[in-house]
Amino acid sequence: MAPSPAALVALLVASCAAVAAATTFDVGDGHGWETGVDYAAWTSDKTFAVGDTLVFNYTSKAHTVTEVSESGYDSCASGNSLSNDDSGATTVTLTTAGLHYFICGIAGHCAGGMKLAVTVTVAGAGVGSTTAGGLTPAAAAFHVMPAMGAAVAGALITLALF
Ligand SMILES: [Cu+2]
Repeated sequence: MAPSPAALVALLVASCAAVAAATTFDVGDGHGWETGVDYAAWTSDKTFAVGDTLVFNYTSKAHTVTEVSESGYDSCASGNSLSNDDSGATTVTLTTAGLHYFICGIAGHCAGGMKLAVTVTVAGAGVGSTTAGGLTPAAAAFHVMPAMGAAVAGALITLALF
């Protein structure tokens, strides 16, 4: 017996919702937000999408999470910051696509490696949307959650057969 149309629609909606679900990244993984960590290496195998969250873990007041412009990132200057926090557990939700830059504002720490640049892609974007980072949005979504991508593909195939 074929599944009911309602069941198929429910499956498809659930799959799409799963793909759009945000990812939470612990910056630096076990290292946290600290000097001596290569954050370029940490980002190199990750894809960030609008809606995802960065969590910076560090000792309160020992560091800052300061969002800066590209020039601030390049020169380790936190003067014209877009946001700043030194609570020890800074959560940043990535709300816009493009490049986002974070540095530590404590003297010497940015030069010591505490600088993070992330390229944020559009989440769950459909046909005709812009691409970023050399991946189509669909490819980016599949890259982040291959299992979820497979679920969507399965649902689409099921619908095509229906
Ligand atoms: Cu620091």
